Amino acid sequence: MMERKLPPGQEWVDGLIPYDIGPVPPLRLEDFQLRIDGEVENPLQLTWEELLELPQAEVKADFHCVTRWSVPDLRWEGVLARTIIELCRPKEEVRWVLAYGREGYSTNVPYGYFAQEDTILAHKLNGKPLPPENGWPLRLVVPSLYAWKSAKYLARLEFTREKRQGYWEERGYHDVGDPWKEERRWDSRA
Ligand SMILES: Nc1nc2c(c(=O)[nH]1)N[C@H]1C(S)=C(S)[C@@H](COP(=O)(O)O)O[C@H]1N2
Ligand SMILES: [Mo]
Repeated sequence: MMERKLPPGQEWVDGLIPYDIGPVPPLRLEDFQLRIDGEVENPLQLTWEELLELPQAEVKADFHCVTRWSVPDLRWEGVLARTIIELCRPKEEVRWVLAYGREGYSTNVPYGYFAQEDTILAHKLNGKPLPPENGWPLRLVVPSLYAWKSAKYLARLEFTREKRQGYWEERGYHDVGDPWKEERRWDSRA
């Protein structure tokens, strides 16, 4: 069996367990818009077709939820964060990316983690379109951070220099959330 590394305090499970802060408004793909704005040289507003015309990539990664389950080897397909960075050109002072879901979710991601080579805006999971409960039609996936940073139903990415907290960060969860450092809550103890 292939050896897989599990971050401290985690257990392997077979599949994703959906977590949602509330109901998600319906969407037709022809109405899909992804806003990319904030401190960038080139703000973007992408339609679904425009998103699919960008270079597509695949990332295989484990997924670690702060509630202590981890799913091995998920295969995500979509547009790499690095492709988005090349297109929108964040200003030098940028330190954070706020990711927003269309139902009102938000989360702050440190720019250095957003810019990792395995961060992806995914529209497929294991070869199929994202299931509704896993963020259809598009979600952010930041494999290097706990799963609450991987905003589902992605509607907007805002690049900022100042830190502004998202939904769970305002409720005590960590601003960074690195599973290898067990950055669960702000005090790293809970
Ligand atoms: N838009 C949105 N994204 C979200 C959430 C949410 O409530 N809304 N929950 C987060 C949390 S707490 C987790 S653990 C993961 C769960 O991903 P899954 O539902 O695909 O298992 O999504 C994250 N992304
Ligand atoms: Mo979560």
